[in-house]
Amino acid sequence: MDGVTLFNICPHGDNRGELYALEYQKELPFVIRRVYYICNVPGSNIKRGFHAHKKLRQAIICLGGSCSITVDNGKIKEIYLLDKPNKLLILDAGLWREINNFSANATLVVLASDVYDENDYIRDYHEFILWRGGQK
Ligand code: T46
Repeated sequence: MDGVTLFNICPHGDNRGELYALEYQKELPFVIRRVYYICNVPGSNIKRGFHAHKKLRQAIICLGGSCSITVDNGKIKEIYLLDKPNKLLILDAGLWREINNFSANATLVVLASDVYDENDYIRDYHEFILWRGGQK
């Protein structure tokens, strides 16, 4: 889907383990202005997200455990499984996302292109569809 990239980061691995680096203009197409993480999700029935961002770009990694992210551009939906710490999902702005199927001990780290701004969120799906239509 346009605006979504999922790729495997190459580890700098040796007999001490694996080291992953995320660097601007290599793995990351934007400068990081905020980092947040989601952990201790109390059950696999929990669903998060259910919003889109007007401008924010994000890079998402599941450092431990796993979860699924459904991305919706208003026309099609695709499901991305994050189940390894080397899988990097980059989401451009303008995409509805839902996060579910959290495993026990899932730890989701999100690198964001900007600071937190509730005005950047669209939290109503109907509003999202109207907003997408107005973008063309
Ligand atoms: C996203 C997915 C993957 C803050 O105060 N600062 C922050 O940086 C964030 C991200 C959230 N908050 C507050 C806002 C809410 O009162 O934390 C509370 C929970 O946020 P929210 O319901 O938006 O959480 P999720 O897991 O549904 O969504 C979050 C991000 O908000 C969102 O950008 O893409 O994770």
